[in-house]
Amino acid sequence: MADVDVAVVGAGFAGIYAVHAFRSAGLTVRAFEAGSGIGGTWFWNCYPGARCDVESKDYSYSFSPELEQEWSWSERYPAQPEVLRYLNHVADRFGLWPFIQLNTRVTGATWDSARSEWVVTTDDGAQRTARFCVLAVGCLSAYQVPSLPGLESFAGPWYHTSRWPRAGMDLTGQRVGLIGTGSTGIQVAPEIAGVASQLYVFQRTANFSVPNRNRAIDPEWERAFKANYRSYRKQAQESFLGVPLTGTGRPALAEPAEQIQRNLMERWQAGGGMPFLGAYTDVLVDRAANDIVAEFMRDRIREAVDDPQLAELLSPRAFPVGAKRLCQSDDYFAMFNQPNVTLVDIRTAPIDSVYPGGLRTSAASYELDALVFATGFDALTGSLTRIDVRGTGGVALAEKWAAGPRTYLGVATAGFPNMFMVTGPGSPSVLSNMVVSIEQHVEWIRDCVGYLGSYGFSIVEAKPSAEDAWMAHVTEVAHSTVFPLADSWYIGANIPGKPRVFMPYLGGVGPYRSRCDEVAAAGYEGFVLSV
Ligand code: N01
Repeated sequence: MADVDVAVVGAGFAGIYAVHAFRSAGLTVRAFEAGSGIGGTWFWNCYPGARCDVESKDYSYSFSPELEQEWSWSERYPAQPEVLRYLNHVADRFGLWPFIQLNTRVTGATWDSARSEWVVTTDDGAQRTARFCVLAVGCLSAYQVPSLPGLESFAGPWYHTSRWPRAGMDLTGQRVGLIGTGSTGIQVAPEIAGVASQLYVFQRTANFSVPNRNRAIDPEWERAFKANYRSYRKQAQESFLGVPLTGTGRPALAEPAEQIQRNLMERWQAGGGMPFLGAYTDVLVDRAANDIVAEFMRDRIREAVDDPQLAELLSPRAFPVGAKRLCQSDDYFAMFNQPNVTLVDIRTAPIDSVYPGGLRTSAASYELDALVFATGFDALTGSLTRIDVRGTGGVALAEKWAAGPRTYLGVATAGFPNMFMVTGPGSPSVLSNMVVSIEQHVEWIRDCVGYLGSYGFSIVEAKPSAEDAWMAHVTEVAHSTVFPLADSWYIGANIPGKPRVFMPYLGGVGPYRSRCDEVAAAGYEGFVLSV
């Protein structure tokens, strides 16, 4: 008999809820977490300025009406320490600690066909068996540092933002180099610029960013909002992004130019990426509509940055707005007016090497005391394939996915019985409010396991034909939008050699949920159930 019913890998938002949901369904569970604390993304990404770009009222669990009434967020967009406090509160409140093993990295998971169980191996050499294996490893966990010649010789400290020292890093009066201008780089840069004697921002691709307009939560507003939380949550589950939004419902291309500018400006003043991009129905599917919004955003950069040449260098032109994750910051562009901040264009003069005292591009050398990498992640697949997961016949997941990930509904993959992924590639995941998508997957997996028990089955496995059809659908939907026009991590373009496959599902959270529910209602259509 297996040690537990379910082995959960990871204790971020997904793993924490998985432990609670499976236990509440009467299953025995053990979660393994590599970190010394729970929180996943929100544990590791403790760099200064780390903040969620989904509002706290949305980026929180909905499974417990009591929890959502009891907990009070302090800000519209929660900062990393507050999200981490929330997750620890959830673990306390629901008594989850005995079932979570910290400081334990899962290195392998192998399906034992003879015994119909997973053998999970951890970095302490131990092995545990489980009837089901749930990979709740996060979409953005496998961080990447580019291999720069000479990096090992650098005399000062260097860190990837996702491994920021927990005790902090004092950059006061230092000359700091920052590589990367994605969501992370744009958040951390103003924080560093506030204390460093000099900040060099090494930019390969200029990026779009909208203001946060972050503010403290007003207790009166909170009371009124919480009175309708249940119906709001339902709207979120049925929405496109996992957040109820009020767009105009009209295409920009059918709107008079002045009206578009007025509408966009209103949303710009209100802050937030989702309401801004969601203003018009055609922005993410029609390049001409997208160009209007992109130009609006470049106008804002020209307003914020004093030096016109610098503003031009900071103006994104290489991809449609929204096709890479829209960044959010109140301070990023204006920061370049500070005398201690320098933008270095590494598109025209690429980084050549690192030397003990700094970094050299093909055009100049920069003396640095510290180096910060905000260079992103081997997204969606890296955290899965870096574990030695082996299914039927010993086939490795990394081998099966050598040409790109293949899943059925982003929750299972053929050849890997009784294994589930929470927000895996092929599900809305990173193109949605992650918490809504996580809850939906965990509950769907819980119900699937329950169904097996009720009907006398013990094994569930995706059919290759269902997987093929689903992947074709994921690709087709992606190619009806502007998303594939960007060299983004959604398509694997940020990792040298990674196959270009558009990984998240763009069909929308609500429709996706309905599809998953239909599959379940049809007795898990597309899966083989057996004993
Ligand atoms: O990573 P990224 P991130 N040489 O991959 C550059 C979520 N998130 O950590 O664009 C030089 O987006 C790279 O340049 P280019 C959110 O979903 C959310 O910022 O490839 N530069 C790019 O500028 C986000 O999308 C929040 O040309 C190199 C940057 O590094 C996701 O996490 C906050 C390079 C990487 O950008 C990832 O964001 C933070 C190289 N060799 C993160 N390699 C919020 O909720 C890469 N770059 C607000």
